[in-house]
Amino acid sequence: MIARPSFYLFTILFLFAITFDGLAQKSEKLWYDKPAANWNEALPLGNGFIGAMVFGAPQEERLQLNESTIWAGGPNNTVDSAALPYIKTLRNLIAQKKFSEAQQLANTRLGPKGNSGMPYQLAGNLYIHFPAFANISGYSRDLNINDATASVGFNADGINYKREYFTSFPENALILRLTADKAGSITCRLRLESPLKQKLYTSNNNIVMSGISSDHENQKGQVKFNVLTRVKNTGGTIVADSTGISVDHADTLLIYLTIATNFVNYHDLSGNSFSRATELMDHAFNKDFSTLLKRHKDFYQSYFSRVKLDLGTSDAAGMPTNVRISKFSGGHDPQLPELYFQFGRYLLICSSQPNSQPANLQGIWNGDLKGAWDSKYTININTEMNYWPSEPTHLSELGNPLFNMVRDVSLSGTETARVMYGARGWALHHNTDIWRITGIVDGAFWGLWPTSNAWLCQHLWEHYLYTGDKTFLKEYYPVMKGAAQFFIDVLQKDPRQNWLVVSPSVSPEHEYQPGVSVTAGATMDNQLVFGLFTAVARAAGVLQSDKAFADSVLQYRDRLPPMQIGRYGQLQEWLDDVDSTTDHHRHVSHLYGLFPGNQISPFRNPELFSAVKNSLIYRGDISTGWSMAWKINLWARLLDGNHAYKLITDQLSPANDKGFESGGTYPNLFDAHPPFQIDGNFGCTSGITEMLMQSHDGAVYLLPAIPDAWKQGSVTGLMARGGFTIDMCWANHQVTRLIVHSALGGNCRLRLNRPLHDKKLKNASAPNPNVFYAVSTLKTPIIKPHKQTLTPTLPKSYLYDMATEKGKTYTIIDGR
Ligand code: FUC
Repeated sequence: MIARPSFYLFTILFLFAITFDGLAQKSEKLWYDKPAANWNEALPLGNGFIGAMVFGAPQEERLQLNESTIWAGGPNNTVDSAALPYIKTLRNLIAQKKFSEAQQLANTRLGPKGNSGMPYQLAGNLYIHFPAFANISGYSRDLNINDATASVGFNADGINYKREYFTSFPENALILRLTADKAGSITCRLRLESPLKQKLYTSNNNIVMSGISSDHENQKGQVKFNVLTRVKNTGGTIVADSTGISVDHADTLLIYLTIATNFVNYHDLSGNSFSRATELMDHAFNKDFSTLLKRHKDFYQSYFSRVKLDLGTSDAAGMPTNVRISKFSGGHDPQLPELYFQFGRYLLICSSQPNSQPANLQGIWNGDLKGAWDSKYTININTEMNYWPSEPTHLSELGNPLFNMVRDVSLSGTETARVMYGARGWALHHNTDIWRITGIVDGAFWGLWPTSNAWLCQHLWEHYLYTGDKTFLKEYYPVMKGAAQFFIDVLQKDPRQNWLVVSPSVSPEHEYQPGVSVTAGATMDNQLVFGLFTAVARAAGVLQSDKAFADSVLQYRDRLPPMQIGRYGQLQEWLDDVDSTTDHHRHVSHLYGLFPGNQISPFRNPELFSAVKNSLIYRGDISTGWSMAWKINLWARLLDGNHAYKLITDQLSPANDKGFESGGTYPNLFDAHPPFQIDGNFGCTSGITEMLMQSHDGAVYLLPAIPDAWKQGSVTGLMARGGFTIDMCWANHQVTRLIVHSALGGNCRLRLNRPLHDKKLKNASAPNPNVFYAVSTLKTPIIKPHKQTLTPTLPKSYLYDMATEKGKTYTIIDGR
């Protein structure tokens, strides 16, 4: 603990200043020497509510615009009122192992009812057309993720032009300033366009677009929206005509743009989009550029600057970002993973703000009327992955839109639980949208998965583990309990062992016989329900309420199947030992227990840990962007930093549409499934965090999976469960300096690969008394005869306890 200033302390602080200094100085920019030739080269700006993709062509600027509540259709749910008898028949068929028959029945009787969810849609485009420039030189276009601004600069015919853009957080407005180094040089024409049904109206310095979202799959488009553009010039003239605004020989031009809709919540569209957009506009328009910029930066940096990472640098950092991506695997560019890590944090700040919609499959950025998979919420992995980095990378408040969505579906999902499953509580399947649909979408093969509620609830519990926020836990306890009640009612006895299993279900999107996915007791389901029941029982304990329910939930938990290790030494994905060693399917659902779950530990259940490793080796590396991102996290949890790094290299390879299950990175650093899907960005940011620090397994594990490529570095501001903030430097793979800030107090147990000599530390002995670090005992796994090793070779580690007090900071340095 820092007690009082002393010469010694100043020396230490000086050393820290030196070591952490590089963190603040580095420029964190994506930059290019050409305008965007397509959408995947354009640069994303956003404030959680509006999004814009900046193309930056000198001749014609294009800003593709989004607003997070513009979705096709209107309030609806997709509950299948005829489902229950088929669900019951399916349970019997599965219990009798008539799997093909079960699949056949599911495919014909349990498809989507009405629709498969509505697509998220673009608002339109703002185009700014300039007169022909003859000679253009010195072009550059960048996105500065330190302050969430973009800029374009070039010289044309001897005049230097500059464009500066940001989507203001406090004003909820897009701001664009056009300047030139010669007076009277800004001549251009602005117009708004949208492929949605819309009307345009212009007056003085305003363009007003009024539009409505599309009809889709029998749902009438009901989201009304307004895009407002208003300009302010110095010098020159402005004239509005019926389709746009012309600016003639201005010195500077400021463009303000706001977007609003009639969306209030998933069942209420009574807002007035025009008055909302106008109010935002009036609020922004009375501020000048520098005031707007300062307010924007201050807001953004209050999130972004909480974490700094330094993995080193090289000359490669000076190259355009697209060139860096193409050279990454063969070169030395340690700052690119660092940029990618921070870009993930940037994207989360810009696509998920308190009371916004949660980040969807494309965050908030979608240029189409119907993007890939409708650019909605796929909740059998993708939406959850979007939020993996929020807690550990110190963006805890940004989980709020996800939690709001969970509350919504816990309401809309009660009908699904009651009508489709005859159960209490709430449930939904593998997708939802802004209308919070809860039925089966796409078809039973993919969609007959009722366990997403358990996964979503894990995010609620984890938020409590990081923040210790009991008010939050109390508010969300009924949501968690409702999900547990659903499973108490739907769990079926497996006829062979009397285990309780989710039936019917699937192991997300995967088959265990050609064309057969429907099953009972998939490993992921068992793990998710185990995690849910554990969290509900612990939450009840924390809140000192509902003891009878907590006890009963634990009794049900005891009757879930154990994990099983199959004939290839693999963790079985299904109750039967049917996995194949040549299966490279993108989903690795059964490995949930290792990550993001915490049931499988190298120290507590080494056989399961080894079985996960075998499974992951069989699955291979190359896959969709998000799948590779998941594997980075898994290899980090397998304590293999070099393998995790190898996957980062795969992810940071140029996206070239090599195939559906072959991801990479687009020039604008967006993840390629392909196509663009933002989960890979967030998943990789989370994976890098897991390589640096983990806190799920009874201790804060420092540098658990640091690759040879990152021999030295430093990071500040990572969050560990129990409210600990970690700053550290390392060299030669070993922590050399460590600062722990304790927000909640309690025992801080540290695990690291070197001994530490500091009188604040005591050698630790299990179990960790800090309740945020409680771990669960699993049933002994069933292990089938196999030839592979189940004995992991673990790196040597040292375990220490440090007593901490709430609000205090502790410094531990290299004692050698
Ligand atoms: C699931 C995945 C696909 C894709 C889609 C959005 O269906 O299996 O790869 O990510 O979600």
